[in-house]
Amino acid sequence: MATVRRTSCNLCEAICGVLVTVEAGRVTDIRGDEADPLSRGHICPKAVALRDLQEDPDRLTQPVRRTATGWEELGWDEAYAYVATRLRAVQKDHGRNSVGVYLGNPNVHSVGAMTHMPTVVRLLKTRNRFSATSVDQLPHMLAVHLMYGHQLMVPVADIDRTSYLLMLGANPLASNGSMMTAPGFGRRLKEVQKRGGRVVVIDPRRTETAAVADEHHFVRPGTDAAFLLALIHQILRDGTTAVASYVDSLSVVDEVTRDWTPERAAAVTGIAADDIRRIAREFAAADKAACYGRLGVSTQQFGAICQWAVQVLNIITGNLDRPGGSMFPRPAVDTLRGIGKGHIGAWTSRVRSLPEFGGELPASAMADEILTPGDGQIRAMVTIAGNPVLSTPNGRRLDEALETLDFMVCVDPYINETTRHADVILPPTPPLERDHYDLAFHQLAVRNTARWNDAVLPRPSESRHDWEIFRGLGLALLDSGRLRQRAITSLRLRLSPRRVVDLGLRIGPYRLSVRKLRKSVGGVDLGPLQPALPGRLYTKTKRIDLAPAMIIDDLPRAFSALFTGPADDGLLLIGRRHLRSNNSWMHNSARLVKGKPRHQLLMNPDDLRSRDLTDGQLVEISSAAGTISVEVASSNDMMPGVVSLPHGFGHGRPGVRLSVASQVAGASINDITDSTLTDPIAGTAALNGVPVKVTAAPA
Ligand SMILES: Nc1nc2c(c(=O)[nH]1)N[C@H]1C(S)=C(S)[C@@H](COP(=O)(O)OP(=O)(O)OC[C@H]3O[C@@H](n4cnc5c(=O)[nH]c(N)nc54)[C@H](O)[C@@H]3O)O[C@H]1N2
Ligand SMILES: Nc1nc2c(c(=O)[nH]1)N[C@H]1C(S)=C(S)[C@@H](COP(=O)(O)OP(=O)(O)OC[C@H]3O[C@@H](n4cnc5c(=O)[nH]c(N)nc54)[C@H](O)[C@@H]3O)O[C@H]1N2
Ligand code: SF4
Ligand SMILES: [Mo]
Repeated sequence: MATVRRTSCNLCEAICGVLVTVEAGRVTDIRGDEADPLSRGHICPKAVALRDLQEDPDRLTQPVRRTATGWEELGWDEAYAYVATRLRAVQKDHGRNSVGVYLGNPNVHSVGAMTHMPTVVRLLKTRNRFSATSVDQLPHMLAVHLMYGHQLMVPVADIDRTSYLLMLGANPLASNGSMMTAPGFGRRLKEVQKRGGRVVVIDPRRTETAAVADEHHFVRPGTDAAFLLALIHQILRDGTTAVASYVDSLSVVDEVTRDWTPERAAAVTGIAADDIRRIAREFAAADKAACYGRLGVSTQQFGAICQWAVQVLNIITGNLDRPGGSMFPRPAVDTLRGIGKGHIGAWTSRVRSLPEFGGELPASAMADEILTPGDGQIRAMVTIAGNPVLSTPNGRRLDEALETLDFMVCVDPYINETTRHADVILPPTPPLERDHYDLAFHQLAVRNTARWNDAVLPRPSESRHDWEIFRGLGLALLDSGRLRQRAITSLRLRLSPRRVVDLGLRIGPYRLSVRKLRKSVGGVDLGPLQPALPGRLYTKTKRIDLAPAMIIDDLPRAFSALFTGPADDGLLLIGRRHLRSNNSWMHNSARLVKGKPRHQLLMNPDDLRSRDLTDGQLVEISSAAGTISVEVASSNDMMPGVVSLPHGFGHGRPGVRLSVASQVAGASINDITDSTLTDPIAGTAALNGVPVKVTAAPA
């Protein structure tokens, strides 16, 4: 008999509600849940692939250990004890920091990782912690930490009420939105337009999102800081500001943006000065406007300046904290309370002296820390839900570095480009076997809602949930410290995610509980976002500093690099996402990868012609970091001088056990992105705007 279960898809930040049909223990159908007050029935093709994860023959269900002849299975308790012993042995011989940790993206999509993983990381007591943050949203976190006092106090564009949405470096029609949970982004954009509002997109590629916008401008990669500061310059010169009483240092912003004129910006961005002036005036004049900048303006050399400038633009036009502007969500579990406010530069990386942020060092420093001998060198790695060989710059070098380690353990369901180097792999249950409450993305959602999901399917007795793995590992690592502290940690590890969430809901702003959420069909609607300032600010003064010194001091670097540096007329490489692809994994779902290939280098036809290249030809792309070969595809949607390649491809490495993925063509863009190219303020990798040459591949 078929039963229909309600849950949500947690593959991306949109957290869409889904209805899953189960027959005789197998999933036979997955569709959108109209009753979900946030997603209102929206899903994308990836939701259907949740089913493939369930039945995936490549997916591990038991711990495995690498031996001279291949992988052998081992029991869970044996695995925890073995891993703990090996890690502690390395630390005993080489010091605490000789164990490195890398945390990948799916951690934020799993409640069990959110509630239990940090305890295990703390028990490792190492400063060599890395994560996907520094190849992603670090500049957002830095900007809001400096301005609002908390690294996760990130405002989101109030898309459902705005009348002017300015988007830079974001392609939500492919990504479904990021640092902004707005399922059905496309439908929401249409609604803006139906209300008579305007959508403006700034992107070096005419993306799927640009195609539905009212206006799109190509921008030369890495120059958005000039565009954003020229908008601020113009609004300040026009005197059309509307700044709240709790905002300080407007005069400093006025002074430092004086020379950032629309004319200068036009010369480097490629956006006409008149357009910049007009956009500034339209943005300031709109009754409700929001500026939103995402990955393309984070993972570049001026990411921190860009994310700061986005906030400044919203603030000086009176759009921060106003309905239809840029607003702060109020989730049912207050995640901000459970996570530190953030800090920067408390220590630096050993080899390149890059600063920590919130306790993590930039991923761009990881290979150096493994490969460079000396005190504090990393000798063992723990990766949790990450594939840094494909997702961090200079991945090829990291690939080689991982092979030199004394020990490596991965919490991951697959043997992929990264985990193939492991000594032990601990695979967690797949999403449909887990309970879920989204601790991360209600915090970034454009509407306040809450839902609890019971696991759709039981976990097989031989499998373990991620939180159970962290409990097992944590207890095995709990070998030192005061008795009282050990008892507290042990208790924390033993509480189920459900108990932790229930507690969070009960003390949260709406006094909910898991029981109440379970009774609601599709989740509870807590209404549109509400103004919250200055009361909710985390700054000591309850005021906003518009001009944090760290950013202001970096402006001269940007100014000279953008306006007085040597003109670069070579090609710049940027990234790209596709609706049916998910970072570096899920390429082994036949259902998702079918259809036209998506791995090609996109290039403007004029750029092809001037290099005597033809559409479809195999080319070599070279940067300071390396060379890869891939087919080129001619595209009028590319800005001249810019080429685009998606990340997460290049699976054909020895030992990778991903059946369909090994047939997926393409190369890893991160074999040619450059770990020395970072935004120096917090060490974010500049994955976009990498100078490259493209030539015909030798026959
Ligand atoms: N050039 C370039 N590089 C990029 C980007 C780009 O745009 N361009 N994007 C960057 C961004 S935004 C990000 S977030 C990073 C992502 O970087 P990573 O997080 O390092 O990479 P993912 O591809 O998300 O890898 C996810 C890993 O988790 C495993 N996994 C899947 N589900 C689970 C689970 O439930 N539990 C556990 N324990 N493991 C699981 C998968 O098998 C895989 O090994 O990549 C970054 N790299
Ligand atoms: N289908 C799918 N969805 C995903 C993911 C996925 O891999 N596949 N990954 C998820 C993750 S981890 C994240 S972080 C989000 C990311 O979500 P988005 O930020 O929306 O992701 P991208 O599609 O990479 O969009 C970045 C855009 O920036 C543009 N760009 C590049 N360089 C520049 C620049 O210098 N200036 C400007 N203005 N634009 C630039 C690119 O052309 C691209 O269109 O997506 C999430 N959703
Ligand atoms: S947009 Fe697609 S992948 Fe993202 S949560 Fe919704 S269904 Fe899942
Ligand atoms: Mo990401």
